[in-house]
Amino acid sequence: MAYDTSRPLGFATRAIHHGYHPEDNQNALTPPLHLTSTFAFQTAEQGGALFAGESEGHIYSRISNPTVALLESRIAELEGTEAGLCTASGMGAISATMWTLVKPGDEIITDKTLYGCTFAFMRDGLSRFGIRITHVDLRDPENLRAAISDQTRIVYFETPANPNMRLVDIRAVSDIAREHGALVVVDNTYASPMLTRPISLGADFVLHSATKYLGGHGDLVAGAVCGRAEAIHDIRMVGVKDMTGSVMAPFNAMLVMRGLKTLQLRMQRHCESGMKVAEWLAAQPGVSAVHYPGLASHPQHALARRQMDGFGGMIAFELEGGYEAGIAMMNRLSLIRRAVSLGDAETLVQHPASMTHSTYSPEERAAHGISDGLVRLSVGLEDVADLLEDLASALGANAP
Ligand code: 7XF
Repeated sequence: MAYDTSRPLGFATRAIHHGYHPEDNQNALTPPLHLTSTFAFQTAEQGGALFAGESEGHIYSRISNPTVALLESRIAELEGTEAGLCTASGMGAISATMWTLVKPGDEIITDKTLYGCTFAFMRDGLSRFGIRITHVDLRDPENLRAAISDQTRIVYFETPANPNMRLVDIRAVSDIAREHGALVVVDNTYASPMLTRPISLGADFVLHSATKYLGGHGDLVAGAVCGRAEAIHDIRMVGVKDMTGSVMAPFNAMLVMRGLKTLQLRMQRHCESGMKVAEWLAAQPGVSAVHYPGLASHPQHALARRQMDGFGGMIAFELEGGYEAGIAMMNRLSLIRRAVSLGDAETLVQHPASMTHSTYSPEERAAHGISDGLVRLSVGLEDVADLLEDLASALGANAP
């Protein structure tokens, strides 16, 4: 071994080194990019044994690829679990996982707030195939206790939830799910493993849109799912290989690995600037609500302190003038980019009701706590003074 592993290595060290040894790769400091669709068998019998699962090795890049495999092991390591599986997108990870785990007659209990396409996938996709979707406000775990039954196969949620920043107590929800034999699937995109590790709190699977903080540079679309090795193997062989074909390209795996090297540094900055921007917004007269788990005014601030190692870079806020005021403010921003996605170096602003959550009907948004006036900010890595100045001029306020 090139380094001493007698004590646990820190997060950043593992994000940079885990699973890679230059001495096994002609001393290349950076892992090689295996741009190959297929792998040559030494003999026909060896190929057959690989297909039969009697020996281990790569067969075809829709199943596995060495570059992607290294990233998978790194993400699993950071999430503190046995295995990972990378996919073409976050929706690829979600759909491959769900198609593998559920069968007709099963119920999925999900939180009321979900990313728009996840919500649409459940409503328009899974439910067409005999799977019952029940939306429950998981901010109170007792709501889960009241709703769960023997048919409940999966409890699914995001924390913090996209876009309204509601939190779910992973430990409390997982305890109730386990009592009833249901699996817990957590979309950890907003927090990243740097801030929350759902598996250590009792979840069975962790999902990511790696497009966001894991990649970190807004230059790719990617996804991942982590969990116990056997279950991840099933998702790979059924959900990805046969059902969705949602496979990550090796080049994207390289880019996500490059992103992971700075995940800790970037998240520290996202958290620091997120807090400053949230505090500043909360002090502005025209701002009626700021939803950020780091603010003492967040109704679940105590849970955030317990469950998260930092409050992240995502903020949702509302203006006194509601929808029109929010749209007008967005149009007055000049440095902050009007764009969906999040977790990039660039600060991004978007309007959930007309953009990321336009898959909900207006009635569904109202029933699920997604206000039409909500504006979402993904606080990036720029100098925070410049961000505050841009926000101040858009709000007609004074910069600090
Ligand atoms: O398939 P993708 O990589 O875009 O990931 C889907 C996804 C899954 N979970 C969460 C919590 C997400 O936020 C996303 C993607 N969200 C973007 C956003 O909210 O801006 C998508 C732009 S429409």
